[in-house]
Parts: sequence; structure tokens; C-alpha cells
Amino acid sequence: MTAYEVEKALDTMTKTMYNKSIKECSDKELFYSILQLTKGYSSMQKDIDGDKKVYYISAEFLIGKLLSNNLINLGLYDQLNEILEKNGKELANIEEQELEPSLGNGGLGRLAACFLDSIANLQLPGDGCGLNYHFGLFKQKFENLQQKTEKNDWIETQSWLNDTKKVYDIDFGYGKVKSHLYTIDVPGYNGGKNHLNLFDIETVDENIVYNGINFPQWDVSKNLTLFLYPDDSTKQGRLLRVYQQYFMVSSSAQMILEELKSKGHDLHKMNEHAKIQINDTHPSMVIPELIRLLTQNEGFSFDEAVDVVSKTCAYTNHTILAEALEKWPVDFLETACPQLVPIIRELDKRIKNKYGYNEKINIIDSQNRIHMAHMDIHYGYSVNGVAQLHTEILKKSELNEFYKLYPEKFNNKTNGITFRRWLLSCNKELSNLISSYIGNEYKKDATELEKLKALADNQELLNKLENVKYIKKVQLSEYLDKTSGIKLDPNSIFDIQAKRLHEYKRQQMNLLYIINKYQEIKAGKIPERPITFIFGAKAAPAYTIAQDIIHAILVMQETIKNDKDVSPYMNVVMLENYNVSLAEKVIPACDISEQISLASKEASGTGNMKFMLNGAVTLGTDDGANVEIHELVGDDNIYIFGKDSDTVIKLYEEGTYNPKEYYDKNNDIKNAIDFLTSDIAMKNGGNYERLNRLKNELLYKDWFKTLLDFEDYKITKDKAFKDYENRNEWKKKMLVNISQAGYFSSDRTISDYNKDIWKLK
Ligand code: 26Q
Repeated sequence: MTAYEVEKALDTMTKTMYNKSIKECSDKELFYSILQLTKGYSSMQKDIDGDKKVYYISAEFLIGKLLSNNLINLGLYDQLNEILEKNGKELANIEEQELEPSLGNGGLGRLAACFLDSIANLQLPGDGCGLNYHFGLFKQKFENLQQKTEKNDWIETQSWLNDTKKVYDIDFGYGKVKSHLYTIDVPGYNGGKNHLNLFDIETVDENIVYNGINFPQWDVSKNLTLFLYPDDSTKQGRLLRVYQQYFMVSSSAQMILEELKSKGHDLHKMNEHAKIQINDTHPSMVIPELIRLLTQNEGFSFDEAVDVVSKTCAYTNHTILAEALEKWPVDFLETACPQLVPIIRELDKRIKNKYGYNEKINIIDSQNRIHMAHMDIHYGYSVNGVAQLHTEILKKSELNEFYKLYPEKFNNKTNGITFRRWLLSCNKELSNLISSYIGNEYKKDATELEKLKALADNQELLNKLENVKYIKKVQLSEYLDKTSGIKLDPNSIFDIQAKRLHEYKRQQMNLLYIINKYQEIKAGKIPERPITFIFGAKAAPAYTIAQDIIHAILVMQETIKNDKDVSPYMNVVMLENYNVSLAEKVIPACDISEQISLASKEASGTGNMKFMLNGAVTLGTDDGANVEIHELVGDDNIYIFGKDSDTVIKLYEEGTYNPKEYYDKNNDIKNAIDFLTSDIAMKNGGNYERLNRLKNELLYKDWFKTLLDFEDYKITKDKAFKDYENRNEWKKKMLVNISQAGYFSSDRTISDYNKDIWKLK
């Protein structure tokens, strides 16, 4: 498409929609016009087709804003940019008009979105299946230095959603409901398109939401698709989750069978034409639901159904945290979807007959709970972890009993990210710089980035790289100033930890470092260069300690802002409502990427990859995909600290870890922890109850062993700040990181899934 053709089309669109020329339109009107234009172009792309198709079922698809992404993939971005400029408009301002869908929490949901992009990019037939949450994940606000939650309204009259008008009947224990299918096009970078299928209950009622994100939890026909993961701290909330999950999988299973039949396939050979990837255990009920549909509606015997479903479904595990492994009481299913219970009992009985009573591998345990992962592993054909270390831990410990039974099912698929969003779109300055040295080939084959390594002594490139980083820091500073009055110094070091708030990710360790640095400055030890510590994190509403940690960070932000002795040398910023769009601004501006989970706890991490790709240097533990980053860049281009996963796993087994000992013997730790309940913290808005709870948690529990690693963390982090001053060496580290990031392209991950698990083409 030429710029001229696109301009004519856009002009016609604005005339039809608003009776205005491009110049006369407001940014919002232009957004809607371009939205319609883009939807039109993408609807003209033909569906990516093939004899076998993958269905990626996931409770989360954290797709982020779609405008730039779709324009890039449809090959319209540059033309549109040019046209808008010519008409005195800026694409960046128009992008700001789009509301961000927040259909995910964090890593797992964003991974699903990257995967859809890569599946389409590789021209593989593959759709996503999920739920059309009207408010998604909550919007985060800070009030009185605490997190407040509001609903995130993203569906406007005009949106990316297409109404297919298709409806499926879903049987809940209390009666039938209707599931309405909407789709969002997923255009591939190389042409063609797939779909994200989002199911919605027809009777949903947005008006029942009151006071932020509260709603009557019992009224399933009205509330089912309002929110992502409603409160799971109460029984009602957990039951609603089961309703959501069953609704999602029953809709998906019906849609898949309908598609297979419409293509004339024999359902007995369904596995030759469809693969279903189960994204963590949230969609696990698709296994018994398919068996139910095949036996009840398609004349299959139970054995036949089990056989073909087991050859169709594959399971991905994303966590080894015990509390996140879903176990649903049989009672919940009796209420939500009683028709599945006899099927799951039969599946369980077969396992018990074959392998005997063994809680480690049984589906239904002695407390009458259904272990969703166990069902997936017995009745699926593939089990994968999401990074080398994670898969090894699954095989060696968490799922060892299963590994002994089915070694052939286990495989690793190290996560990846789509470079189209996380480099080409969010950091055009960097991608243009790269292109000017190694050409454009890396946009198709990310491993081409390795060519940069040979240029590690090219002074001109190194200087330009530093300049790009500076520009991105300035852009972030301007954005934050404009949107929230936050002032940053782009000449300071940007040290960033941006991810969901969880104790295992150890934002509290970063906080203790910050308190320690504050105390050092007060005592006269001034850093060589000012440091800006940036956090972005949402905490689950029912997760009290996580809320306490956010509060403590905000108190430090306030304390430093108010202390003229310290504020010239350090700054703390807790970003409000960290989401995909903010990540696209924050990540390119980062110097030091904090990836400091307790070794063995972070399955992979994907933020680590995004930061690396944008030229940040990682400060992290040997955990998740950090291990692979470490291997790729070598010791000199990463800062690794802390106890390794074997040691940590052993410590848990021994159960002897006592955080108080570290507090007693290390003054830095003692002073930082005592600060939490100090007069200074109280004067700066500290809430005693919250901060004292956090203090006691660290002193007497510290389940994720913050104090164990603190000393090494401090030494390593101080060294990173010192090394930053050796500017040329640092620029080389940046370059090496970018050059080695190609492995983490989700195109690589997806071609591995395809090669080993789906075998589509
Ligand atoms: C389970 C039961 C009840 C309530 C909630 C949940 C629940 C909700 C969300 C459990 C897990 C999640 C999300 C998990 C997640 O995002 N895991 C991350 O997945 C990424 C992609 O593989 C990895 O990179 C991260 O390491 C992993 O933490």
C-alpha cells in the first residue's frame, strides 16, 4: 500500500464517520477512524489455513494496546505515520487514545499474547481461546500511600472486538446460559491472520459493579465475565473462578468440535487436525469436557474419547509455587458443572486402578479435591516447563513421580517475547540504529542480532547506543512529568524492577537496599552518580503483605523527596498502574534490570528478556531464564548474586533458615528493617500497622529468604553502580546483551512448540 492510497482511504473514513477532513479531526476521532480502517484491512487478510490447527486456551491474554502492533504487522505503520505528520498530527498522541485491555495479570497472560503474535507471524494456523472480561484486571491508584483499586473499562462502542453472532449453550448446575463469541483479528507480520476468540456470557451486567471493583459474587449470570480472577480469598470468589473456567472450556471445546466438523474431519482423528495447548491449569477442565461432548453427542465410547483427547491436549506449567497449583473441591464442580464430576471420577479411578493410591499422582485426593495438573499430565501427551531450570526442577522434584511414569511427555520450552512489540514498536530509535549497522534481516531472524557482537569495539556505534538510551530516558521522564508531575533526572542511573508484586520476586529486598542507601547518604557516603530507583507493580487485592510492601516503597519515595540531604543523590518512584503500555515506555529507558527472585521460584520471567533486548544489564539471581541469559552473555555482562537453586531447595528441606540471625549479625540489615517503624517513616506518612507487619514478616518468617541473599545483593549492586561509571565498558555490556537476545524471540519459542509438540506444518 502506498502512503497515497492509505491517505485516501483514511480521508474517506473520517469524512464518512465525522464529516471532517483528517486535519479537522480530534485525536480521538482519528483513533476511531484508523481503528475502523485497520479492522477493514485486517478483515481482508485471508485466514491462515492448514490441515492441523492449534488452539491456545488461556484464562489470560494480556494483549495491550493493538493499534501500533496491528499497523506494523499489516505493513501500514510508516505510511500512516507520514500521512499524520503531513496533516499536523502525531501517531503517538493517537495511540494514547486507545484504552488498554487488561485481560491478564502478568507473565502468563503476556506470554499468551506474544505467542499469538508469533504463531501468526510464522504463518501457522492457531487461535487463542479465552474470556471477554469487561473490566479485566483492576486499575491501580495510589491514595494515602496505599494501593486503591478501580475497574478498568476498556470496551467502547468501537473496539477491536468483532461480533461473530455465534452462540453456544453452556450448562451450569443451576441452568443453561448462553456464551457469545467475539473475536479479535491477529494479523501476521508476513500476511494472513488468526483470531483471538473471546467468549462472553450474554446476560452480563456491568451495572452491578459498585465501589471500585465490588459486585455481588453469587449472581453468576450477571457477573461471570466482568473481572479477571475475581477475589479468590473467599469461597464465593473461588467458586466463581470455577464457573469462569468451565464457561471458557465448554465454549472453546464446542467451538473446536464445530470447526473440525465443518471442515469435514473425522472426530476419531481429531488429534491429527487439532492441538490444544492448556496454558497452566486454568483451562484443564477442557479434557473432561471434550470427553463428555464426544461420548454424549458424538457416539464415542469412553475409551475412544479418552484416547483421542489425550492425543490432542498438551499442558504447560508456569509455576512451582504450591499455592498456585489449582486443586478444586469436588463440591465446587458439583455446583458449577456437575456433568463433569462422573467423568473426572472415572478418569481418577483408572489412575488409581493402574498405579494405586498415591496422593502425589492421584487426580482426586483424600480430601476430595481435584488436582488439575495431575489430570493434565495423565491425560495429555506433553508437559512442558518454561525455562531450562524450571523444567529440570519439575522433573527432579515437583513432578518427579510423573516424570518417572512418563519421561517421554516432559520437555522444555524456554519462553520468549515478540520483538515486534518489544523492540520494533517500543524502541524505534534502537531498531533503526541496529538496522543501520546490520541491515533489516534481524527483523525476520532475531539471531541475526549476534552480528552486533563483532562491533563491540566500534566506538561510533557504542556512542550512538548510549545516546539512544539517553533519548529513551528523556522520553520516559517527559511522559511521567506530563501525566503525573513526577520529575526524573535522565542523567541518573535508571534501576528498574517492574513486575507483579509477589514476595518471591522480592521487591522487599530492593526496598531494603534503598533504605540502606538512604542511610549511607545520611551518614555522608555519597554515590558517584545519582540513582533513580523505579518500581512498577500491582498487588492482588487480598494479598496483604504485598500491599504492605507497596506502602513501604511509597513511604520511602516520600521520605527521600522530603529530605534535601538525600534527594539530590537518589530518587524512588513507584509507578501507578504498571501495564503493557507503560512497560513499553519504561523498559527502553532502563539501565539496570532487577530480576532478583529467590532462586528456584521464578519459573522463567519474560520481563528479563525485554529489558535485555533494550540494552539493560541484568542484576539477578541464577533463576528462571536468568540462567540462560547468564549463559548467553557470560559473567562479564550480567550481575549474578545469591544462593543457587540447589542450595535454596536444600534449605527448604532442612527448614532451619532463621532470618532473625541475619538481622542480629548484619548492621545494614538491622538498620534498614528498624527504619520501617522509625519516627522518620511515620512522619512521612507511614502506617504503623502495615510497616510493623512487614517488619515482623521479614524478621520472623521471611519465607522467600530475603535476608539470606541481602548481603550479596548489596555487594553486587554496589559493584554494578560502580562499573556503570566505566562508560565504555558499560556500553559494551549493553551491546553484548542486545546481540545475545535473539534466542528469546517468541518466534523461536513457537517454532520449538511446533517442532516438538504441535507438528502443524
Ligand atoms: C491460581 C489459583 C487461584 C487463583 C489464582 C491463580 C493463578 C493466577 C495467575 C495462578 C497463577 C497465575 C499466573 C502465573 C504467572 O503469570 N506465571 C508466570 O508465567 C510466566 C510465563 O511463563 C513466567 O515467565 C513467570 O516466571 C511465571 O511466574
